[in-house]
Amino acid sequence: MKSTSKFLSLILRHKPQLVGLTLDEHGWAEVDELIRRVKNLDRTTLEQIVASDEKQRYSFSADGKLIRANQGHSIPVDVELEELEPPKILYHGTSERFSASIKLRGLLKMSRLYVHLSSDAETAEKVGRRHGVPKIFLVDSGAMFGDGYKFFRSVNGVWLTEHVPAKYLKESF
Ligand code: HQG
Repeated sequence: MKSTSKFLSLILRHKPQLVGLTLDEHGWAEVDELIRRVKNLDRTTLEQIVASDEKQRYSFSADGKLIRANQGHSIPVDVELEELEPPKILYHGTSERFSASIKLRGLLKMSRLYVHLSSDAETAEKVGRRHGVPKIFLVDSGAMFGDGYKFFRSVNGVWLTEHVPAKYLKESF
């Protein structure tokens, strides 16, 4: 089930064309079509994946006919993110080896639509570990918000913004 979940992330966030699927402008895919196109996937398995995903990465539409990833896209879709005032401090987990570049250029969204930020250091550390020896940056999101930067929170609680200039970053370790 974990590998199916990973594959779902890939096609619902980055490469729907791998299975000949198209997403609408809000990132939705038709559940029936998805099930037809992904090997070994049925409605029950899909519902289990969505319900048990530890980061709550996916949502069904209210009528259950559509599914989308809640955040993390590289393809340009509008998942109707909630624009909100962020907590005073947010965290970004990355790899030690990106640190020098981040200190110079700030946090860039790279291939995704937004820079991804966490509300706690533990989550940020897990994100960082995916890339190597983890390194945590503290983001002065309170100051950024005061300076007019927009913040969004996905329905699964990930904080997103377009760019974090280096002056709002502090190294945590
Ligand atoms: C780094 C996962 C050099 C950035 C996670 C990151 C997250 C720079 C990498 C979500 C840089 C991009 C997103 C700069 C940023 N110079 N490197 N100026 N600015 N970077 O995977 O934030 O499990 O696109 O630090 O939990 O790691 O997939 O972003 O290391 O929420 O649901 O460039 O993906 O969620 O990597 O992860 P990514 P991310 P899922």
